[in-house]
Amino acid sequence: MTTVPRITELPNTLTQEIDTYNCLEITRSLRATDSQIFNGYLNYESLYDKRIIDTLGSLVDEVSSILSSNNEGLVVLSGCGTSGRLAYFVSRNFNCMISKLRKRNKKQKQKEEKQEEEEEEEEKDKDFFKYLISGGDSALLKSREGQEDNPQLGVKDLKEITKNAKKVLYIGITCGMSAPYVAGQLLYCSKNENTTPVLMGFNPVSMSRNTKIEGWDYSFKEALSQVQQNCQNLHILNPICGPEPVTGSTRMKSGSITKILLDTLFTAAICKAYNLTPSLNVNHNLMPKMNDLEGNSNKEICLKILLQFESVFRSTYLQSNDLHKVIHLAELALQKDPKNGEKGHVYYIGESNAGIIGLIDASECPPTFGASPESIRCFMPFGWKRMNNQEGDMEQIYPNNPFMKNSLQEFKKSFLPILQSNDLLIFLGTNDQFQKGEIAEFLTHVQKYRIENQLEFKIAGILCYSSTKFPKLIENEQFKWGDDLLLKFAFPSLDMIDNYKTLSYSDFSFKLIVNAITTGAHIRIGTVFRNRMINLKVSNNKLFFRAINIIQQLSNVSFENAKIALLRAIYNLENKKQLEEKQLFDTPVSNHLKVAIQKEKVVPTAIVLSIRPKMPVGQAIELLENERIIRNAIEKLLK
Ligand code: S6P
Repeated sequence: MTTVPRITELPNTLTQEIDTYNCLEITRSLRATDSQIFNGYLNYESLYDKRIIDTLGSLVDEVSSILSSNNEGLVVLSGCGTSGRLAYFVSRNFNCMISKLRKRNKKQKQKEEKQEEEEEEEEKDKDFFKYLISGGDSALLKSREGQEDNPQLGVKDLKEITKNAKKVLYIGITCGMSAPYVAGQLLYCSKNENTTPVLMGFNPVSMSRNTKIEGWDYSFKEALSQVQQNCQNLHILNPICGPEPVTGSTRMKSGSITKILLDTLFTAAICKAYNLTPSLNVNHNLMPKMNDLEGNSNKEICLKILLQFESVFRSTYLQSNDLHKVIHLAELALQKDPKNGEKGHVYYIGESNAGIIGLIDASECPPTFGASPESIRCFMPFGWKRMNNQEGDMEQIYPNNPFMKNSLQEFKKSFLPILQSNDLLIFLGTNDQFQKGEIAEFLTHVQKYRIENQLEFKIAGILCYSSTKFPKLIENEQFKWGDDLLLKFAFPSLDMIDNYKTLSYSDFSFKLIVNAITTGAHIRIGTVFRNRMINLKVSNNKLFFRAINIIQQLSNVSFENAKIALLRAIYNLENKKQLEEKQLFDTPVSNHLKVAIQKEKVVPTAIVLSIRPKMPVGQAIELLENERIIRNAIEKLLK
């Protein structure tokens, strides 16, 4: 059996040596791979190409018509893992924006015609944007990768959320064009007249995943072809942005382009529906006249917003010389302290959007790098209470799950008193948030607390501000960074819509920054080999086959031998014969996942076994235990 080389699963040639780079070089190579979001990849259609801009232009009409539809329509964003988290984040932000606009309109109306006051009151709580994440809201924080393999669950969740809607615009996000959860929903939408389906992903349609989905009649590719046959109004938004810097880690570029596309589309649609102006500070006189725009204002606005995002990308990486220092601090935190032999932690502290971006970044480290869920966490003032998620306070729903706790209050109570010398606190915020409010107060408190108690934990600050408003903070006498690291990221404007602070370009910048910090630090501590994640959790069908692919490529063995090594590592078996006796070779992948999910270092063990097929599993595990850096262990065997 051969695996189809989907672009999102290919190794990026720009990062082949990334595991040998220092922090500055890692930052530069992330800049190079991120630039493919805007520049495109090889000869494929990318963000600025005609079909993508045309599709965005038509969708602006669809979304703005739903926004003007008097509460009869819904926009549903759905995805798994990072795609689901971004679906939540984007829908939250645009619902906040709409609620602000409604308040503004209501005030205006009240001035004009007092009698309509009550009617407006009734509309208040309706959210136009809904989201679905496989596994529900707890998966926003604690990855539940296995849930994405279930197309029936996808349909059930979608039916439930759209049950009262007369018109639905459904956007299924699956970066790799592979998630069964989304495939089920797309097929369901294609049979529903009141639904317009949109598929967002970052492979050509011909490369969508073609492995039969367990317990279903189709592969993703087959389901998509059914959808194309069933409905004329399917939109496909799939600009190609090239392989990920760490192979298959779609939280990175694919996540960024997901956010860019959704933010662009919805900003343009809101501006159209509410007669607003997007903030456009890039000098668009430099923009060549695009004949393709055909005088279409939707497309022109989308294009201008995309260019604005590109300038944010540029401004963010202009700080590469400082960003790499934070990556280095995170690397030191995640290593064992030479003094006490303990590993430290990275704690993000951020308010509202910056905090949520930190939460999302932290949640991705266990499945991607096999990181322990304690090692990177994020806390925000009042935690879930300010997240505006659909299922409410997860800390109350799961009182016994320590990883559902995400409030700054909890951090002060349970984490601050036991901070170790190699722990790192990274404050994320805008100029306003660093000057006043909970984050500012806590920052001052924690700095004082550290001095008073003669502690050594580290503090870094990531501050995004609008360069048109000079940040007073930096000159503020009472606030001293001393030896702590403060990174300042300046942009012409943070607001995406003039006079509305709800939507901000700084979210994109924060995403690039925190992704660079955790990816860079994990590369530095040896959880990546060349540019392959080698300690991923084998927790869903896609990851099972990705694991086989990694084993194949690193040890240069056949698909069959790689699968044997993986199954031996999962079931702790000494040889192929035992696999055959237990008839494990042909049992459904979902059975293997149930066992694999409970285990540590399955893929590294399998790599060792595939390089040394005669080695007993116990010895392979021991070998990895003795060599802390997985990359080193594998390199020694390959010599
Ligand atoms: C990727 C991340 C995963 C994916 C999830 C959905 O870095 O760890 O959680 O987001 O597997 O993938 P996709 O391709 O359907 O968006």
